[in-house]
Formats: sequence, C-alpha cells, structure tokens
Amino acid sequence: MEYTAKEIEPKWQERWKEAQLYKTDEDLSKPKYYALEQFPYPSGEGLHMGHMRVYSIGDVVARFRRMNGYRVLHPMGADAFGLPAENAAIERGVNPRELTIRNMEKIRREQELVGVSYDWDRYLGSCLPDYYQFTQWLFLLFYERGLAYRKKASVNWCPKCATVLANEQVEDGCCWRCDSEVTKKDLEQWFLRITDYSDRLIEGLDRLPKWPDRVRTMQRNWIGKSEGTHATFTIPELKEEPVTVFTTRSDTLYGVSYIVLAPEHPLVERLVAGKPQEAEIQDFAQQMKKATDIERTSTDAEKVGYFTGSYAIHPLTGQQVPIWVANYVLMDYGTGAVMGVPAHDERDFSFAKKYDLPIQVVIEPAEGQLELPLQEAFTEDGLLVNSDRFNGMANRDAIKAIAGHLEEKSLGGSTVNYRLRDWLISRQRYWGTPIPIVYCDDCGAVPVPKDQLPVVLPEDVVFDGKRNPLTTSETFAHTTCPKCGHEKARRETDTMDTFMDSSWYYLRFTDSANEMLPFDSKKANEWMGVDEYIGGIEHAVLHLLYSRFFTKVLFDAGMVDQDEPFHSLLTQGMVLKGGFKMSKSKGNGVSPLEIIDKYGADTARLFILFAAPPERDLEWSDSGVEGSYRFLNRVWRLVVQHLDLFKRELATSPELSSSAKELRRLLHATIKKVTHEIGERSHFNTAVSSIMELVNGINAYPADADRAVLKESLDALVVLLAPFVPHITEELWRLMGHSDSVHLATWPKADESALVQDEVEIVVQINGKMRGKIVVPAGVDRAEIEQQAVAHPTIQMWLEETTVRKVIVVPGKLINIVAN
Ligand code: ANZ
Ligand code: ZN
Repeated sequence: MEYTAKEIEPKWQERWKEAQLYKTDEDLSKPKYYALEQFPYPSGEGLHMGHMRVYSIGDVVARFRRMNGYRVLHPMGADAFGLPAENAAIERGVNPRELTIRNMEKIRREQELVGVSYDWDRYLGSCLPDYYQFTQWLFLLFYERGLAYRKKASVNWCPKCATVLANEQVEDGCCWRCDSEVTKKDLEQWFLRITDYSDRLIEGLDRLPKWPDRVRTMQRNWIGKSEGTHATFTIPELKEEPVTVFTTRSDTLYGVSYIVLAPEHPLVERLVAGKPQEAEIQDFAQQMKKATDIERTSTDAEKVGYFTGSYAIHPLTGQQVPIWVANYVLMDYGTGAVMGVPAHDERDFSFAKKYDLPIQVVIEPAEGQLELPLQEAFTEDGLLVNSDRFNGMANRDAIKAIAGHLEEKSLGGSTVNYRLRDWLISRQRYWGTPIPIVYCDDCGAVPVPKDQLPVVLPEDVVFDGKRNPLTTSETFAHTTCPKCGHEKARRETDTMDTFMDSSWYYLRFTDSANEMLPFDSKKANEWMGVDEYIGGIEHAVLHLLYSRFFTKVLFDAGMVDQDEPFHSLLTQGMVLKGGFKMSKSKGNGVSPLEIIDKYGADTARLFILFAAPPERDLEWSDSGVEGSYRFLNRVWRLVVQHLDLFKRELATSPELSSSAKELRRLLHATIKKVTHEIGERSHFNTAVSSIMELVNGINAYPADADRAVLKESLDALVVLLAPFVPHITEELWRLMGHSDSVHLATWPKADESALVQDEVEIVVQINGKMRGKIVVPAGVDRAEIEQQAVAHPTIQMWLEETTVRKVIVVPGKLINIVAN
C-alpha cells in the first residue's frame, strides 16, 4: 500500500466538509479557545507561501486545542475592499466587485486545499453588504459617542493612489502601499478620535504579556506620550496676547533666548502683517505646507528660519525675546511653538549659531565647568545656574519646581503631550465602505439612520482613473435629508479606510449571521478575546492599534466585556528563498499549489512547521521539502506494516522487557514534550523533531518485544501528528480501524510512571576492594558506568596520583578499576 497524498487529501477534505467536522463547537461547558489568522486580502495572485505559513501555524493551534477538549472558534474571511482591486478594475474598465468576488473564491478554494480546519459557515467578506452595513453601523456608533467628526485639515495625500492617508500609513514620508512621496493637502475629512484613548491604549499594553515586546514598544512609541510643561509668553505688540510653548525641559526656562513658531502657526500672519518680511515669510509658510515632517525635523536637516520682527515677554524674567518662525517646528505637535534654548538643545544650538542668537548656559555639570564659548549643546544632567531662585538645584528636580512655579503664577504648568493624532478615515475612492452621512443645506451633516443601512455602493459609476468614481454616480449622491426631508441633500462620497473593516472582523466571527447587529454581546463574550492571533509584524501599529481602539470603544458602549481583543499575538517570520523575501514579483516565488500538487499539502505543512520556529524567518529548501515527504512516507510504511496489530485486542504483559520499557519511556517523554512545545511555547519545530525521534525509536523496536507497547506507540504517534498533517493521519487512523476521525481523538496524556527509569546500584571496586557505590539508570552502557564511577568524589580521592590500568565492568552489578 503506497502513500498517495493526491488521493487521500481531496477525499478527506470532502468528507470532513460533509461531516461538518470543523463546525464551531458551542458546548459552553467546555473551555473556549479562539484561534485566528489575519484574514487575507484577496489579490488575483492567490495563495502565496506566506499565507501557507500563517494558516499552517493557526491550524496546528486550533486542532491541538480541539483535541485537548476546548470548544474552538477558528474562522476565515476576506479583507476584500481596497485599492489594488479598484486600480485593476480601472485598467480593465470593469467594476471591482466582479474582480474581487472572483479573487475571494479563488483564494478560498486554495485555502481549502491546505486542509485547514476552518468553520466556513462563519465566512465573511468585508466588501459584502451584509458585512459593511455593520461597519457603517459602527461608524454611526462612533459618531453618536462623539468619536467621529469632520474637520478641514492639512492631510497626507498620495498623488499616485489619489487619496489621503492616515498618519499610520505614511512610512518615512512615503505611501505605505505604493511608496510614492506623500504631499500635503487641505481637505474636509472624517476623523476618529483615537487620541481620546491614548492613555488607555498605552496602559492596556501592560496587560498583554503574550505580545512580542517589539510590537508593544512600537505601539508605545507611536502613541508617544511625553510629559512636559506649558509656558506662556506674552506679546506686547498684540496687546499682551499669549503664546504658549510646550517643553519637556522646563529646567532650561532661564536659558531661553528666542521663541520659534511653526510657519503655519495662526499668530504668524498677524505678527508679520505689513512688515518688510511679510512676503518672504508667507512664501516660506507655503513651502513648508508641502514639506513632509521628516524633511523638517531630522536633526541633520538644514534649519531655516526668519525673524518676525516681534518680541515676546519671558514669563519669569520679564525680558524680551525675539519671535522667529522655522522649519523645524511642526504645527501639529505640542502647541506649534517652542522655546529656543541653544545651550542645552542640539537643534536650537545649530539654529542659534546659524542666525547668531545668544547662547545662555543655565545648567553646569555637577563637577567641573563648561568651557565657553560652547562648542556644542550641553545636554546632560547637572545643576542650575543663572536661574534666579533655582540656582544650585539638580536639573531633574528643577523640571517639576519650575513647572510648579509657573502654575502658581498662572503662566503655565505640567501637561502631557502625545504624538498620536486622530485617525483620518476618509478615502476619495470607490471600493470601500461608504461613509453613512448626508449633507443637507439646512441640517448640515446628518447621519443615515441605522435602519436605513446599508448605504450601498452604486453600480452606475465611471472608472476612468481621473476622479473618485463614486462622484460619477447619478443615483448615489442625490438623496433626501433623513432629518428634514429636504430633497436636495447630498451623500458623502468618501469611503472609509479599509482598516475600518478589519478593525472589528474578529468580533463579527463570533456571530457572523446576525442580521440586526454587528454581533450579539452574549456571543462575543463567549469567545473574546482571541487566544492566539497570528499575523505579520507589518501591522504592528496599523491594524493592531486600530483594533485595540475599536474594542475599547465597544467595551465602553457595553457591547463587549473585555477591552483588549488579542490576548496572545504571534507574529510569524517571512518565507525566504536564497536569503530574500519570497515573492512572485522578485521571481523567487515557490507556489504553494505546485508543492501541494507534487507532494501534497501535508508535506508542505510539515516542512513549513519544521523548518523554523514560527516567529523566525524561514528559508525555503527543496531538499527540506523532499525530507518532509520522505518522513511522511516512513510514517506511512511504519503504520501500514503493523496494521495487523489493530485487528485484535492486545494486553500489555505485566513485566515489561527493557526494550518495551524504553519505548514506553520515549513515547511518554515525546507526548510530554510535544504537548508542552505546542501548548506553552508555540515551538512547532521542536515538537516535530521530537516526533521524528519517536519514529526512529519505534522503527528500532525489536520484532520480538511486547506488541501492545508497539500498538500504543503507533496509536499515539498518529494522534500527535494529526494537528500538523491532518490528511495522512486521518487515513492511517481509519486504516487502523478507528471509526471516528482522528481529529476528534483525545490528545494523549503523558504517563508519568513510564518516565521514571529503573535504576540499579553498582558497586565500585578499586583493585578488587569495594570503595563506593553509584546508582545509574538500568540498561546504560559501560562507558556511562565508567564515567560516573570515576566522577564519584570518594573514588576520585582513591584514584588520586594513580594511573588507571584497566577497567572491568559487570553490567548491572559492579565495576572494578585496576590502578596503581
Ligand atoms: C525647550 C527645550 C530645551 C527642549 C532643551 C528640549 C531640550 P518630545 O520629547 O518629543 O515631546 N518641541 C516641542 N514642540 C515642538 C514642535 N511643535 N516641533 C518641534 N519641536 C518641538 O520633545 C519635546 C521637545 O521638542 C520640547 O522641549 C521642544 O523643545 C521640542 F534643552 O523645549 B524643548
Ligand atoms: Zn436637512
């Protein structure tokens, strides 16, 4: 009987489907386990090896938990809105819907070939109206809670994608999707108030010990909480109007020699009006609007500034300081105004040098003195000087003291600032969830009532690549006002960022057929949070931050009882070929379908799981795949060769031979190890390698040794392999005569008593005289006995200054060392 993956795999996939084997178990008496792999974007390319890796990992997790008595939720769907489909549709002049639906079907068929244990009844596609109506519903919930608002803002614009981008989607000044340089544009846009949740998004990270530190750090840095001080300067020329700066270094307040406003700061226009520098500064402000934040703030970027011709009054010294505008101050950080302290800040130092502004030292090192003139900014800790009543104070203490002093005088005080900005969700594109808002001349922006959802994407649109296709529909934009019935109302034609769709899909899976609500709270609470979430590191601040935000809002709305969605996060490494990320476009792609066709999905899964720990990169190797295939063939032959064992009852003999004991010990040590490696450490590779050792052990088992132990070992072997290679194990299991699926089998439990090795006492003689005793495991070899004997402290003493001439070992009894 040959191992024929090609016949076995489709056969079992079909039967599992018929038997609804992977339908979600809703027996609430069992503990729950929610295993989730990030749902894919259905590109026309279909499944790639990266997908195959994520699904193989997720499937081991899900199957392992099922076999361990959990009710498991393991769903799959498609993240189906987005630009690539729209762009492809524009190229071909068709509606992206057709293309996307076709691609969704394709990737789903391919996922099925992998043999993953999904509950397909819960399938969802984010572009289908029965899903996106609830994305709209949730937008309205945010709106009701004051968390969705519209404002005109200078936003990131990708000229190639012809749409705005959220801050999170700008990477080093470029579009995250197409890498084009991002520019700025003033537009009325919808935002979600994620900044209201800044502190909670930071705090929650401390409750996620099973997330990689790296991801938590990235989120913390992205939110960028910074504790500092506001200090208010007044401008005599503007009738004492105040300008407030944000600083993390209030200890340097007496060293301020100028203040700098961002070119876009609202005061700038009034300060320069009618002055000779007016035109120049306005030009400068225009230029700066287009520059990216990176260009403006990097420490080595050239600092450019202009004196406004005006002065402000220092809050503590009453002195006049000049007001400048400069590129390195950003409008949307802090207050858009900073105090310049050249002696203690690098950027201020180079600015002051360039424009010949005074440099006043206010911190000296605790020992020694700074040499004047300064050659560079002194940024270390020290003691305050030239700072009036604060002289001599340690600068760290002075931060609080000076902030307190400002507060007493109502000229400022401690404050907290964040880097995080509200999430811009409007996109000027067709293939996304329409924002459910109507504009009415009388009522302004009016939310579409929930019972009128979904606002469906219209079909009568033109895809010419010149404008937002949604604006070309005759039927869509014109509508009546839901509030006053005005007939000349217009619909919002922006759609939502597709990250809105993926921010809540894990909740929808808990109740995916619900027609009234996004999900029922009771259902969600039965499953949330996700116990193992598997996906790429590239979503560290995008999807993973947005989803946490959504969950917190839904928690506040009473819709879920937990405020963190993903309890454990596994970020899988890349699949490499020749050291480079495997990809079709780079020409080093290996198609999962080809591998499945040649060897079967089981071989591909086994190779992927065995070749590297999940969070590491995995180097593709054809010989490694061959090796996995050979291993499965060995397992096949090993079981098939002994099928007769399963045709009869076998009793274990009461006195086991040493080889029978040894095999049982190996078997139960393997069970223990595999259980631990999968269940506690997610180290699937070491689990597989210990199963391989077990196979060696079974292979070497003597033909005349106890048959019942052999049967026990083969039985457990097939069960242990089932989460990794579901098809071959199912076939073997049935050949063994089991009537139920191996995937319904109970995970074996390690028999601790089998793990103890029998021990024997061995007498150690030197020149025939007994000098000590050692205890060794039964059956160990001579070399091991000799090694332990000479290592024994008493024996070592006796052997001191002698030479060992000969060693005689009587196994199981004694060792005699001849020495003189
Ligand atoms: C005076 C000072 C003296 C500063 C000193 C630093 C060192 P983080 O930690 O990132 O929050 N700053 C404030 N607002 C800014 C803006 N809109 N654009 C550019 N820079 C801005 O950084 C806070 C520091 O960044 C603030 O503290 C301010 O410079 C600058 F020896 O104030 B500091
Ligand atoms: Zn109206």
